[in-house]
Amino acid sequence: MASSVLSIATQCVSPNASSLSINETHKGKAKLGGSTLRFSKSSGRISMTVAVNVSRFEGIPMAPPDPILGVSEAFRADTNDVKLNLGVGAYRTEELQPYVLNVVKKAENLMLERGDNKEYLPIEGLAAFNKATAELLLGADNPAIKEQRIATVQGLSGTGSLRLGAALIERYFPGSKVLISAPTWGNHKNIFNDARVPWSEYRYYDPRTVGLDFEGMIEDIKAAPEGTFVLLHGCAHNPTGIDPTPEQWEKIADVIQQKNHIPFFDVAYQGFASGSLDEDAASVRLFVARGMEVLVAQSYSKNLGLYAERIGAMNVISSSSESATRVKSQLKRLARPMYSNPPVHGARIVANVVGTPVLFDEWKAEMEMMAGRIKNVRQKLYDSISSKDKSGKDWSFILKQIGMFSYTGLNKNQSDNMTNKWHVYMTKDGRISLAGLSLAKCEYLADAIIDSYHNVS
Ligand code: PLA
Repeated sequence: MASSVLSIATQCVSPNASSLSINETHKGKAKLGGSTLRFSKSSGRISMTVAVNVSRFEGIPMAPPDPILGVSEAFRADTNDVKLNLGVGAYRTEELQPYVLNVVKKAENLMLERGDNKEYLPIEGLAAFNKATAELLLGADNPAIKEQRIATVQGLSGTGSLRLGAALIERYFPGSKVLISAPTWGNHKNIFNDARVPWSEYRYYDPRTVGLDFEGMIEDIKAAPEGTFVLLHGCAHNPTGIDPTPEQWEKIADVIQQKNHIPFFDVAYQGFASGSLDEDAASVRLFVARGMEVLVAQSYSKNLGLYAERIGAMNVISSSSESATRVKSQLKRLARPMYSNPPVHGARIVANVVGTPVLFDEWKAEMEMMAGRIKNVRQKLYDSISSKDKSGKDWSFILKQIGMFSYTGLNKNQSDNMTNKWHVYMTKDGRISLAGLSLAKCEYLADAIIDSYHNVS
């Protein structure tokens, strides 16, 4: 460790006491352990300069591992061959290998052929991407797009886009609260905490039915003060895999509209839940069709497998094109000191895939393939558990959930047993990522779940 000098100022009698000069009245030197302590006193203020091997960062405590990404770190450290990483939501092939979509490779080839440069993007990102992403979200002929009522800014994937939205709320809606579902994706709380936006929870998951607590949800949204932001998962709710039905979405929109709340959608799985881009955006489109003002964060991590490219967008749909223009100018102003401008590679991939009809069709087919594999694994896991478990427990909730996760209902001790005994890595809230599971491993996972559920309290 490098030797460092630590200055300690004590007994500051007067706030106006002038800063210390070594030449003043009292000076001295003392030995303390292995270090030399120099001190001097003047005008009632004592200052000590300690030359010790102490880091200036001594006061920074160790952070806990991330509840999701930390699971991957623990997985990598496990040397047992049977290990299975069902922690982070990342799509794997049946061979449990990461998957780069064919359309992504084709789009990258196009980019190489064109010799695209690496100049800075504008603060708001790549124009062709922003156009494509808004159209994918709302549908190209949506009046909000035609009337230029949408402010779209390219963001650092879903997380960075949510963070930008949170910064907008903090700056222009001071004191406003965000309501988030209980439970929700763990990082939502971090994002709003770091942006200094207060949040509280609305009821969402009912452990008794392993389904949606719809009445609780509506009650809590109703009870929130007018003008509250309501964070909603556009599709494939994380971690529960439980989405409202179309009729329930209508009722949620009714309450939000009555209360003058502002919906804030997190759309991290468009096309990945059902296999259809349009179906998975239906919730957002329903709100926009009612003329409501809506915030939407989008991500291309999952549906295009662009996890590491950090590509997504923050959209604000407003009631007028004038306010959309102003909002966009402020989103840019918030982005500039945070990261200046976004990365270009993922934006070009999305723009090329969406803008090239052959690639667009091929993307939809690959998305259906990925969503289909997850559905197959879900079915196989259910079949395996229900044929092995003779206790009569109803496991059909596995089939009712949607998206890449299954919320097993296993508690922390049971989840620990999954990892410690069975080498199945998962988050401690009982969530497993089916995207990291193969058909071949379903029987093994079924044994692990049955053992943990029945033999651990
Ligand atoms: N919103 C939700 C609901 C998510 O589940 C995730 C990712 C994101 C946003 C952000 O993803 P992005 O920044 O990569 O676009 N959730 C993952 C990964 C898949 C993670 O935790 O970062 C998860 O395992 O929950």
